[in-house]
Amino acid sequence: MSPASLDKPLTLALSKGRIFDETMPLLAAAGVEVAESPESSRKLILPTSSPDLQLIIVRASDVPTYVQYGAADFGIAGKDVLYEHAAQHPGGLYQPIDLNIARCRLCVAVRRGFDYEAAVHQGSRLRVATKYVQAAREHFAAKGVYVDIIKLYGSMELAPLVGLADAIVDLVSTGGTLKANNLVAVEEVAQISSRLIVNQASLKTRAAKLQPLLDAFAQASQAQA
Ligand code: PRT
Ligand code: MG
Repeated sequence: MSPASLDKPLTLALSKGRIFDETMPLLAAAGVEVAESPESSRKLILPTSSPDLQLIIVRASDVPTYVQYGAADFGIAGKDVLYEHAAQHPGGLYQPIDLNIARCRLCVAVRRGFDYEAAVHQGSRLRVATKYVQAAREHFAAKGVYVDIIKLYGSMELAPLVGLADAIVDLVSTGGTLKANNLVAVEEVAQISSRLIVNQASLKTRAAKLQPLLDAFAQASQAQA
């Protein structure tokens, strides 16, 4: 590896919104400030107060891809996203730290009044709409329930209301979105939080720059838990 690439700043991949917002205090704990916000700036590469660290802003579900291919040295992504990514691209990502940020629950939800228990026990196929195909498939397989999975990319809450599906598997945080759409959570699939993920080559070749940040993140997230 050339000295030039060793001097390059580390690149941390983040998505804007809750993950960016909840990562800022962790960076601050590591002594790093970020002057611009991705909400107001259109820049996709953001410098930080440290010459050793820059941020890239990508879609939440693209974070593992950037890290896996080494375009980012490390990144922060929800366990939901990592689970779906791992199903397509097994191995290759080191997940050293649960940061305890962007917490929520992955749940099965149905229309209020829909008899989920009866539907599950009848042995008939349940139609389930979700963005989380892998997690949903494994959840119902473990229960021995036959399901037809319908892949959606967003607004899952609509599916049971218009007859596209009997149930959805989606993230729930306050429960406000389910309530506003006359849906109820009937089962928890998993507890979700965001993880730090690290490119395996970066971990070996850039440890001197990476390790102090990993340590600071681990300490700050433990304080939050
Ligand atoms: O929005 P976009 O399509 O770009 O991507 P994304 O939805 O994957 O990104 P983003 O930034 O919305 O979420 C990033 C990560 O935050 C997710 O991968 C989760 O790990 C985590 N997270 C935590 C959540 C929530 N809480 C959450 N409540 N992600 C999404 N939601 C959505 C949920 O899907 C539902 O539509 O918020 C709605 C429910 O919220 P409540 O508060 O009404 O229950
Ligand atoms: Mg979103």
